[in-house]
Amino acid sequence: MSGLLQGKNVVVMGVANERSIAWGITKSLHNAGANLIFTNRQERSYKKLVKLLEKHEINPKQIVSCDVADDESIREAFEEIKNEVGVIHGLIHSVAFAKREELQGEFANTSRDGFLLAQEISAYSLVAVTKAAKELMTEGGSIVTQTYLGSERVIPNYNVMGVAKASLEASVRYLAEDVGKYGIRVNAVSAGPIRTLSAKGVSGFNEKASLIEEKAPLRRGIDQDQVGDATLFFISELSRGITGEVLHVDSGFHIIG
Ligand code: NDP
Ligand code: N5H
Repeated sequence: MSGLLQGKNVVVMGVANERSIAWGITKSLHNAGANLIFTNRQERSYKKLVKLLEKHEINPKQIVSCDVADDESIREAFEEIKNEVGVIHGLIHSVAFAKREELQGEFANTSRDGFLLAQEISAYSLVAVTKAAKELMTEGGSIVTQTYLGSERVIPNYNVMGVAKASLEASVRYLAEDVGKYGIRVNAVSAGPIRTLSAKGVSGFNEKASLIEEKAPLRRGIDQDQVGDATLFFISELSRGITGEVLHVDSGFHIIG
């Protein structure tokens, strides 16, 4: 797969540490020859990323700060990226957030604040960054986000995030229609459970992870590298006929009744 993305500039949002799905994606994109630009929110993530890039001998084009809750921060980030590389060909959106207290108990108890926050960071952010990124995708492009089965089915504890992911997936379809005329595609990968910083401490994770090993057609769990390679497919021209799609990378778990 080396050379598939030679000369292509791809922005990666959402590396917090070595376990991040966005880090698995980074490795796949790097091995395909892409030039990488990163965005982080927290200083802690920035420091982890710098160390990881050094360790793996990946030379980033640029690392910029971006808080997707803040329009000005998004505007500045993409302006900095434009000044550095001019054109981008890909964007990885691997960002979500919900308050921990909303990820347990009954969904019916969701607070107004908690609902809106999950929607803002986990769904609206894709709309906001697509708007900014499309201005830099003057040669066409591909945008890929990360979702989870809890958008389609009621999965205990996923609650407010399930509703946010449903909104994210619908946004993928509406955005795909809008930017398709500019040669830009928008797709989502729906990954099975992966032990990341976000997944840490949320109840129900272990049960979901072992259920996949037991019930999924492939009888094994999912890792960041599998999601990385599926995302690489979406970013590359191999998927040039596909947009508005949600692709399950979950050992086939979603087909089992
Ligand atoms: P990580 O904790 O590694 O990544 C989450 C990222 O979200 C962090 O890098 C964090 O940045 C970023 N983020 C949160 N709030 C903001 C914000 N306001 N502005 C910018 N960035 C923000 O977890 P994952 O890799 O698991 O999560 C990545 C995506 O994958 C999410 O959309 C998640 O829902 C999805 N997913 C995860 C699955 C899993 O089992 N882990 C399964 C299916 C989908 P920072 O650290 O700088 O705050
Ligand atoms: C059914 C499940 C298990 C229960 C639900 C988990 C949902 C997790 C998603 C969100 C993104 C987690 C989250 O926002 C955690 C934060 O409240 C606290 N963590 C942090 O602030 C850390 C430090 C930062 C880095 O995290 C973020 N997000 O910024 C679902 C699982 C089987 C699969 C799963 C884990 C899905 C998913 O969407 O992540």
